[in-house]
Order: sequence, then C-alpha cells, then structure tokens
Amino acid sequence: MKTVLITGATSGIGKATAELLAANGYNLILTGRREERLKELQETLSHLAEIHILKFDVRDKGNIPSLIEGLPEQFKKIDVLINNAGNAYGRDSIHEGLIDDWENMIDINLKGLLYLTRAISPQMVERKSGHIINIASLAGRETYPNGAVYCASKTAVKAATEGIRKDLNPYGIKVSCIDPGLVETEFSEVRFHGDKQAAEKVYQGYTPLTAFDVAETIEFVLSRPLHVNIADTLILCTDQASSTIVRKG
Ligand code: NDP
Ligand code: 8X3
Repeated sequence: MKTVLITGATSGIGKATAELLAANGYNLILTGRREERLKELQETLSHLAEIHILKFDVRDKGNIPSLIEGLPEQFKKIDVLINNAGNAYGRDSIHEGLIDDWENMIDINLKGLLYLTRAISPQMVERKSGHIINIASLAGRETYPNGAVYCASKTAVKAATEGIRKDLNPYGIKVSCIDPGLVETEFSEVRFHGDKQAAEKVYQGYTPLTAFDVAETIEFVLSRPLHVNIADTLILCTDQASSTIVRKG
C-alpha cells in the first residue's frame, strides 16, 4: 500500500483527508505543529493503517530534510506528498495589513510547500514515480478585497505547482492542484486571530463545503490510474459562484 505524507493533518482538510485515506488503507505520515492532536489521530486511525506522526513547523527549513531522512524504515519511501498546511492571517486592506500576517502566509503557504517538495521529490525522481498534491484555493484564481496577500500566496502555489509539474514530467511524477472555495474548518478562526464569532459569521446563511468534501476530491485525484493526472480542480459549494458571490437566504 502507498505511503502518503500529509502536512497540516491536525485540523480541517488535512485531518479529514487522513481519516479518509486511512479508511482506504493508505499508510500515513501525519504532520503539524500540535502534537497532542497528532497523537490522538494516530490512536484513532491506527487500527485502519500504519500511522507515523511528525511534529514540525513547515517553516523550519533547517530541520525538514533531516526529519524526512530520519523516518523509520517502513515510512522512508513516500509515494504521495499532500502539501496542505496553510492558513490566511488577517482580512485587512493592504494599507492596514500586519506585516507579520503577510510573512506567515508567504512563509507557510508558499515557502513551506517548497521546502517539503524539495525534501521529498528527490526520492520520487530516483524511483521515477510519485504524486504531489498541492492545496491551493479559489483565492489563487481570483482576488478579493482585503485578501491581497493570501490570494498572492495561493496564486504563487498555483504557479509553483505548474512549474513543479514541468520539472518532474521527465520522471513520470504526477503533480496536481486542488482549489477549494469556502470550506468550514478552523481556517477562519486562524484568519481572525482566534475570534470565534467573526469566524462563525463567515459560514452563516449558506451551506459551505465540509473538509470531508475536499478529502473525497483528494482521494479521487489520488486513486486515478497511473496514466491519469488530475492536474487542476476547482471545488465550490453550490451556493458559491465566485470569491465575492455567495447565495444566502
Ligand atoms: P485549518 O486551519 O483547519 O487547518 C490548517 C492546517 O495547517 C492545520 O493542521 C495546521 O496544523 C496546519 N498548519 C498551519 N500552519 C502550519 C505550520 N506553520 N506548520 C505546520 N503546519 C501548519 O484550515 P483548512 O483545513 O481549511 O486549510 C488547509 C489548507 O486548505 C490550507 O492550505 C488553506 O489555505 C486551504 N484552503 C482552505 C479553504 C477554506 O475555506 N477553509 C479554502 C481553500 C483552500 P498546526 O496548527 O497543528 O500546525
Ligand atoms: C480559502 C477560501 O475564500 O477565504 O482559501 O479565500 S477564502
């Protein structure tokens, strides 16, 4: 069975993906910063599949290569990398934005994805097989007011995904991008710096996607035959037509 490394498995889309893939028998390396959550998930899923957990921050470029090299023997061969870890920080107009928020988004959403890809793609190149699935966003396809830096980070993820696909094409490695619209997770709580009320409002008055909806799409992309690569996918809830048009009522 394939081994899949998922970044950001402690919550939302990453966690739902871990649950679904474990139920489908994939062996998993689950990562994130919140170790307690990783341990709980390992405990819950270990009757379904082999689960290894790794606590680290995707910004920690110095440590990532050795963490990957130091994986136990049975988890060393990574068949699939799901670059999911990421968040928005702040919802401010550019002239009022916090520079720390901007750095978080660029460092986590873009640079973190690149560090993981750099650490894991060489073994895929060597074996001439593998699959990298990047979670971008509708925000990488269109911008919206007060979201310039988050949208820029996700546009960059989409551009990087295309470039990575071209670089790894000679080695038969699949590279896919998945772009969800509004998904109810901890995303908005993080965006609003822990303000739960502001976060809840984002998902009121319509039916957003669930993390499981996105996990099902990821599982579909992952389970296509060897010759099929779902290169790009936009998944929206029915009530959403664009970043700024959401049917409510
Ligand atoms: P959540 O906030 O629920 O989950 C984010 C995950 O990313 C957590 O597991 C978190 O783990 C991890 N993470 C964040 N920062 C870091 C870091 N520095 N190092 C390691 N792990 C980190 O949000 P979602 O599940 O919604 O988000 C998952 C991905 O989906 C993100 O890339 C997001 O941009 C994207 N997305 C989300 C949408 C939405 O509407 N929710 C829509 C489109 C795309 P921990 O805190 O334990 O480190
Ligand atoms: C997350 C969805 O609309 O908040 O990528 O940007 S949105």
